[in-house]
Amino acid sequence: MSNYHIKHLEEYYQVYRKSIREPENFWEEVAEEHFMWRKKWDKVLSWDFSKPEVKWFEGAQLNITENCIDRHLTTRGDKTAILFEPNSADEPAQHITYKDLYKRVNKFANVLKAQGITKGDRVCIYLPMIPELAVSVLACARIGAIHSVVFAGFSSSALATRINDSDCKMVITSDGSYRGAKSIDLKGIVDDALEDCPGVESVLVAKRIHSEVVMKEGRDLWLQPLLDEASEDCRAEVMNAEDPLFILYTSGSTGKPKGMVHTTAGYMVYTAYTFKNVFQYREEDIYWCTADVGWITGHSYIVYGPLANGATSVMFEGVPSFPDFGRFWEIVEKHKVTQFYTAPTAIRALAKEGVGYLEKYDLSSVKVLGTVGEPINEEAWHWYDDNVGKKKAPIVDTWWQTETGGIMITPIPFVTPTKPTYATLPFIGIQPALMDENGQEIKGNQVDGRLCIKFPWPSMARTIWGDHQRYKDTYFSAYENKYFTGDGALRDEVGYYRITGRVDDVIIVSGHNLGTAPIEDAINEHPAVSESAIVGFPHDIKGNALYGYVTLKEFGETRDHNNLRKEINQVITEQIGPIAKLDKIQFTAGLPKTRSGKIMRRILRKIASKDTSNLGDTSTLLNPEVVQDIIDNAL
Ligand code: 6R9
Repeated sequence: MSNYHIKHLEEYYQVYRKSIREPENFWEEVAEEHFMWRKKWDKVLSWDFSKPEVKWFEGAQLNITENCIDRHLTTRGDKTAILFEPNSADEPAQHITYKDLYKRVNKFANVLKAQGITKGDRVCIYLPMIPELAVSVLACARIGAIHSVVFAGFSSSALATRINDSDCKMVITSDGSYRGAKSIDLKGIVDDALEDCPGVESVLVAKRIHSEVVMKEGRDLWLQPLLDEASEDCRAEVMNAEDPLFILYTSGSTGKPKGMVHTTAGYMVYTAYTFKNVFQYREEDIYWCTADVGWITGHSYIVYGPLANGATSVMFEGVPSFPDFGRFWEIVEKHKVTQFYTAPTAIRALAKEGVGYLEKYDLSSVKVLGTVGEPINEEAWHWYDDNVGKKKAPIVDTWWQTETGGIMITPIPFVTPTKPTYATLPFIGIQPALMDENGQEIKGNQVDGRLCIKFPWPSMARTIWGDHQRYKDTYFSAYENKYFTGDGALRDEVGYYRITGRVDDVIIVSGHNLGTAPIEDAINEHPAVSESAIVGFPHDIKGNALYGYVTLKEFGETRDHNNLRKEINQVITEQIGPIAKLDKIQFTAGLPKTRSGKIMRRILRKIASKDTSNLGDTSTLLNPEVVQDIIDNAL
């Protein structure tokens, strides 16, 4: 069907127009021709953003793993589905074929069943980037259990919060993980977390680093012996289109993370369709996304999207700097990677090391480059284009979110002319709108505003686990009848979009979304701290880094400030994880506040960015005198 692969710009506009004029017919055609359904839908779409309620392919029945695995067995059984590249460059890569994956997922699914997991149960997965991570995700989907993957860099307390929020019955983890030259005691982190998680009945432990771990009698089980015993056949649970597939947590502007709920049919259709078009994926390609499956990018574009297309998806356990900064390029050369999808922060980190590492490797296999996670600056864009793509591989700057499930604004390679720092055009079926502060849509080009989406798309999150009101308040209340993304954007003279960044209290550090509130909550737990405010400031590698303004209690004032800084970062590491550590901590006598008591982050942001030229009128503040003091002592 011509709709599936878009080949030139005229066709993009044609298909786009159709997808907007007749969305139901359009998505029905995509769904009809490319997937395996146990039963077709009765209704393609019903929606009401005021509730909000969105249903795609209602009445349909399917199992996403039959689409990602079973249906490829006859045509691609011996093709590599997952190409696992270990942390150590000396350990051989593993080629897991579709046949192997079928067996491994079924065995794992049978283990879950034997442990009492059934349809609708929540299972927390806290694993490093090893094959068991993808396999356990798919095993949950096979039996209709709802997976909740928690990125294995989160601390025990962040893990416990997420386990409890969605009442997970089981945790799947490993003894430990490798990260470059380091190894991390994952099982120890899980043990700490579970002190506060009474609902967890069992823990399955994969062996990765062969460390000594404590196994709690009656709760913890080694995974491998159970897999060895399990059958290779497991009937796929028949799921309804709108049955939840997974929960994935994202930071919010209040302390509690939001468990975004994604459902089955729409998510599958949209991630598969975007994968094929955004990467111009062809049968013989070797596709590599460097994200972690702990983030939405890994869910949609390492696991589900690629596998639904029968692709070969590279899964890399390690880090770009180990054993040296040439590792990514070594892997590209070794596996002849054709599509390479990474984050601006990784590009900046690698660019800083110079092109020497790149020049050692043959990157001629690369056809398409991708970026995701935060705005890409012009310098990084050109470095990527010049040195990795040699100006021959188009860069797809893909804008999307955990909440959107799939890519929303993006060039289509070889189709959409690219423009540095622009995510360019809405993907098929996506209707963006820029809104002004009075809630009016800003029409026309060369304008900027707050980015909303006017019409549902199949992979949008349906709710926040356990808190539908918060889902409504966060995304559907700022602008009537529109999904509000939390991002600002501009539209240039030809209608290309450039995402300018968050307009709320989320700061993106190295591509990770961090809410200011949970970090402030963590800092404030330090006994010497009275109050704190976190802002982002520009950072060459991370995009943004964190600057903390901290006021101390009286006894804290007498303490050594450098020790205090270490302790504060220690608390953050324990509560959230090392990704949320502060680069700079300024101790100050007070924080600038409005009369209603709101901290004026706008002023603090400017000071942190060393831009004190135009702080605006500070005389209306509750405590204007602190501003000069903060400026004088800024770091
Ligand atoms: C997929 C993912 C979502 C936020 C999003 C935006 C930022 C993502 C971007 C981008 C500019 C891009 N973002 N891609 N900003 N250009 N190409 O990253 O999901 O972790 O939920 O983050 O990331 O601010 O709102 P998530």
